Amino acid sequence: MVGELLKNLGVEASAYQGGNHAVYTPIDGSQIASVTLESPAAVLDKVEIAHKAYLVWRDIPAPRRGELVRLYGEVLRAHKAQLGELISIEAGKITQEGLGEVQEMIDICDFAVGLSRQLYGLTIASERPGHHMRETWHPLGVVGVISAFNFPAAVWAWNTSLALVCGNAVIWKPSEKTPLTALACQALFEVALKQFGDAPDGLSQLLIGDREAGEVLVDDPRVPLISATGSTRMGREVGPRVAARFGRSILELGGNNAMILTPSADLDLAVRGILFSAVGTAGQRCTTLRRLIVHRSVKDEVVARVKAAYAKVRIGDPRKDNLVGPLMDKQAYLFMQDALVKARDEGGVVFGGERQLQDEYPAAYYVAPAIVEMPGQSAVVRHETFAPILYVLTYDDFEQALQLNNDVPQGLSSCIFTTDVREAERFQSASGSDCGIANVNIGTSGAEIGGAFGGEKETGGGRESGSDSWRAYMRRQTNTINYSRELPLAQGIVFD
Ligand code: UN1
Repeated sequence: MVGELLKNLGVEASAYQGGNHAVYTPIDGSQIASVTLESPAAVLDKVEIAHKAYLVWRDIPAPRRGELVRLYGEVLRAHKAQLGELISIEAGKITQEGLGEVQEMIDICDFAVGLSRQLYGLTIASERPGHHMRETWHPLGVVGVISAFNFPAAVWAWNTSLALVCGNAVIWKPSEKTPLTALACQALFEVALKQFGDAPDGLSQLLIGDREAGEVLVDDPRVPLISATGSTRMGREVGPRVAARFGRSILELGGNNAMILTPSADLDLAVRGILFSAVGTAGQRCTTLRRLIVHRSVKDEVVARVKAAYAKVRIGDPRKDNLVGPLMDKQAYLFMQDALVKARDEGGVVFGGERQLQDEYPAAYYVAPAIVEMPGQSAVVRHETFAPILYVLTYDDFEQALQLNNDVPQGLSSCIFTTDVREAERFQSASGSDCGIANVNIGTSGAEIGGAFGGEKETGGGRESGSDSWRAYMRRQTNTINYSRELPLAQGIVFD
């Protein structure tokens, strides 16, 4: 299924055949390739090479570094359809979303190219005569990127395009479930490197390895920054390990994203927003809508409309005309069913959630998206289950809705549907949503690259992608320059 595609994307057959690690497609559960997991010892060599590459790359002018990323964006444009298809096959997302993921990569490349001429520092007024101060931003070193199966390409691109223009080298450890997309991204990057001409060897390397290999990367003091996307459980291990060696981390972990649906909301818009955010990518985005906090006066109507929409959602092969593809694997399915059992135990009324197309695909896990009306925000609701389950909670008073929005351990994305400007502004105020993303009349998922992406609390606090997230990939330096013939001390200290 993937041989021809990988060949067209420039991946050598030896990279995905005859390896020791099987790769499956969630579309029908069949094995599509086998890759070789690298040994922990190989990681040390990669870091060594990457560090050497960084020593050269850091002195290349940033706009010239941007040229490499510009070329990569062009290569991605030329291969968008094929890479999108590969993402569909390996991660199970529908064609539209596979293409959307590649577009997100292209967008961040464009952003990073512009940024390569805008890595601005400050000038600062000195308190001393004949002195001035400034703040400069310098490359950091080797950046370790750990990414998850659900965005097997875009999250790497967010990190790598910024890291490269900032003068760093990159080592990427993708999810073991999606190594083929990583191989393709790397092969396309090699094309851009060739066109660029004189980039140092090993500037951006792929590390296909297991957890142990990941740990070696995380523990290596030559890797000053680890940017890790995945579960809160993973972040709980990575964060302290990096901190123990005084490294930096950008953590983008679990979400438990809510929509507050108020009585004044445009319900047509809201139902469409719910549908895309709750069932898109089969509920497997970190930004997936997991909680609907709806005003009692509109709850029955909204739930009826959402159920009617759910009943019509086409589920099946993501490359065909469907809206919902498969869950990633059996484990994801079991976690989902376990959550539904718990929800029932905690007083929930479950609609949907059953396995679909079992006869056609006995080894794949398609599910009907589930809506669960809950009596309150019980344990299962407070936990992120990476599957299409939408918990419905009812509120009477706006303050209560805000409180429910914030009363979960995670803090990634949130939204409100309202036409009441007071509610909209309050939701985005200091005492409103506590999340990294707070939208008005837009769902929780599908953020653009121009904004900083990430969230608070157990989401980990990191920010990637747009705005000034680039600063996390650089080191800040404060400079004081004396152009006088005196040596005055700060704070007026006399030391003669
Ligand atoms: C993720 O699920 O890890 O906002 C990233 C979104 C996408 C990125 C999701 N732009 O839904």
